[in-house]
Amino acid sequence: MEQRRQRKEYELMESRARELQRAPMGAAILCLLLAGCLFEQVRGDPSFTIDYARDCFLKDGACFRYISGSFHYFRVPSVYWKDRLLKMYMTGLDAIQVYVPWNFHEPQPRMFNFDGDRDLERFLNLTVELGLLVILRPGPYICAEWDMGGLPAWLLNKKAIALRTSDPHYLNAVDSWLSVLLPKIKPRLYCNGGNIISVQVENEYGSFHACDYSYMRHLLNIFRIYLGDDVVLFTTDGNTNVELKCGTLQGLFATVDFGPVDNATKAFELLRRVQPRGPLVNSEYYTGWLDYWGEKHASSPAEQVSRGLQDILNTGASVNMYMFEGGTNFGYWNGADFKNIYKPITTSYDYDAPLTEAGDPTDKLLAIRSVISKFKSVPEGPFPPPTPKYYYGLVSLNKVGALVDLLDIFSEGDPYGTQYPITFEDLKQAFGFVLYRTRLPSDIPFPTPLSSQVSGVHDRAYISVGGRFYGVLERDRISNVNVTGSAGEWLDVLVENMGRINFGADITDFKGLLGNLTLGEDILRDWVVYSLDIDGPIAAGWPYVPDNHIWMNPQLQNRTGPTFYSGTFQIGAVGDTFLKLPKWTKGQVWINGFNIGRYWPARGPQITLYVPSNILSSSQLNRITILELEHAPDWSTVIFLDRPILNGTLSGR
Ligand code: 6GJ
Repeated sequence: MEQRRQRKEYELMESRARELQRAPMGAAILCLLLAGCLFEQVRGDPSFTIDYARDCFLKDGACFRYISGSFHYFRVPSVYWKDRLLKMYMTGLDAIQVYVPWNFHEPQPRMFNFDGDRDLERFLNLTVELGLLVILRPGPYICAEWDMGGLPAWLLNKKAIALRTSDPHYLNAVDSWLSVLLPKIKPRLYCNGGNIISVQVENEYGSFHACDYSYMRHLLNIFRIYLGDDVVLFTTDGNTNVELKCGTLQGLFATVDFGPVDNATKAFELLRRVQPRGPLVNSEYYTGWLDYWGEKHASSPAEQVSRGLQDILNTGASVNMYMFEGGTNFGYWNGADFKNIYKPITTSYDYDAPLTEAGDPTDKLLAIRSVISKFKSVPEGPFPPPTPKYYYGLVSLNKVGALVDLLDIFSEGDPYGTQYPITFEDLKQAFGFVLYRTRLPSDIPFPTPLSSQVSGVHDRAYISVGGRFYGVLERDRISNVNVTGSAGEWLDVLVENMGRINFGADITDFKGLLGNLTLGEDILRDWVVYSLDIDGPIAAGWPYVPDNHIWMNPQLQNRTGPTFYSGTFQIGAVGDTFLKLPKWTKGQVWINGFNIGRYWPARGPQITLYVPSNILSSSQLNRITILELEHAPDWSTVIFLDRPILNGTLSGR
C-alpha cells in the first residue's frame, strides 16, 4: 500500500515537472507554488474526499472512480475469504463493498462475537493484503435477505419497539452497538492510513415507511463522533423520487441503486435531483437476484449484466455490483420478504452472481472482466481456479428418535406453563424451533380442524397427536389441519422460525404462536412451552448412538412427524460437495456439528445444500444429522454430489 502511494506521488510530481518545462516564466512561478502545495498535499496524509467542482471522488488529490463488488463475509467460511477476494481482485475490481450484520456480532445484548467466521478485522486485514479498497456498510439495518435485516431479534423483547426510528429503546441499543463497532473501523479509514474509503449510513432508508429524519440525523452524528470528519459518509436508496426523498440527508452523500433492466440515465437523473454535484454512484448494480422457497430460481443473463455495467462505466460513474459472490445462509440466518404473503429466502444465496455460492468463476465474471478491461488494466496472470468439488455418493442414516421423545436432550429445565401461547421472543429464543404442547380436552373420534388465526403461526407448525403426525399449519398459506385423538393425549405443535422479514414495514417479525389455536370451536388453553436448543447438543456430538442403533422402546418405532436421523461416512479426500436429499421433505441438516442450513426439496427450487470442505474430515468419520420435519423416505439415505442443483422443479407442498 505504501509503495503504491509513493509511486502515485512520484507520478504526480513528474507530470507537474513536465508542465513546468512547457510553461512561460510568469506561470512557472505559479506552477512552482502549486507544485509546492501539491507536493505538500501529495506528500501529506492520505485522503479520500469528494470534489464537487469536478464531480469526482478524490483519492490522494486525484480524481478516482471505483469499480466494486459486494461480498458478505458472514455467508462464506473464513477459510475461503482470501480465495474469493483474490478472484475479485483478479477480475479488476478496485474495491469490495461489505455489510456488517449487527445480529451476527451481538447475538445477545452486550455479548459480542468477533471470532472465527465472525472475525471482521481478520476479514478486513485480508482486503488490505490483497490491495482492495473497502466500502463499508455497517447499517445498523442492512436488509441483505438476512434475518430481520441484520437487526438482532432481542430488540423485540421490547414488544412496542419502533425499529429504524428515533425510538429511545432502539437508539440506545444502536448507540451501544456502534460504540463497539465503529472504534474498530476508525483506524482502518483511508484518511488514517487504512483502506476503507467510505461508510454507508443505514440502508435504503427511503424505502422505509417511517421517514424519520431525527433518526438519520442521530446516526450521522454518531458516525461523525466515532469516525471523524475526514471520511465520506453516504446513503443508498432505490431509484425513485420517494425513496431518494426520505433516504437522503444533508451531510450524507447520496447514491442510488438499480439493475441491468433499469435505465441508467434516468436513474442518475433522479439522483441528481438530490445530489446535484459530486460523483455519480450506483451502490447496488444487481448482477442477479435472490431466491424464495417455492419460486423459480432467479437468473440474469451475463450479456445483459455486462452490457449494463458498460453503460454505467461509460457515464464515468462509480459502481458496486451486488452481489459479486453471494454465499450461503448457513444455520437459520436467512431473511424473508412480505409481498402479500410471507416469502422466506432459500439457504443458498448464490444470487446468480459472478462468483457462485461455492466461489467458482462464471461466464458472467469473465464478461464483467472483459468490460472492466476496456476502462482500466486488469491484473495479469492465471485466474484462480474453482476449488475442487467431490462426489462422495450415498450415505445411509438411521432413525434416532422423534423430537417429542428427546425433549430431555434439547430443552433444559422445566417447560414454561401458560394458559395461552407465548412467542419465541417471550422465551428469549431467537432462532430454530419451539414446542407448544397441550392435552386434548376431549375425545376427538372424527377428523376435527385444528385452526390458527390469520397469520397466527410464524412460520410453520408441525402438528402431532400422541406421536402421530397430522400435518402442517403454514403462515399465510395453511390455517387448519384435521386431527383425531383421545382425551388427554398430547397435542404437539412444533413451531419453526423460517426467518424474519428483512425489508419493509413488517420487519418487526415476532415468531411462534402469535394467537390462539382452536380445536373445532374451542380455544385451546393450558399449554406447556419448550424452548429448544438443538444446535448445542449436536455441536457437542449428539447423537452419541452407535451406527447400529436400534430403538430401545419398540412402541416409539412407529412415531411419525419431526424425527432425527443420523449416519456416518468416511471420505478419502476433503473438498466442497453438495448434499442432495432425494424424497426427503423439509428439515435441517448438521454435518460434524455444523448447521449447514434448511432443506426443502419438496418445495424447491433449491435441491442441494452447499457443504464447504472445511467442515469435513478425511481422518475421522464424518457425522450427518438430520431433523426431518414431515416425511423421510423409507430408505433414509442422502447423496453427496459434485455440483449444485438450485433450479429444481417447484411444488406447492
Ligand atoms: C436492496 O434493496 C438491499 O439494499 N436489495 C433488494 N431489495 C429488494 C426488496 C424486495 C422486496 S434485493 C437485493 C438487495 C439487498 O436486499 C440489499 O440489502
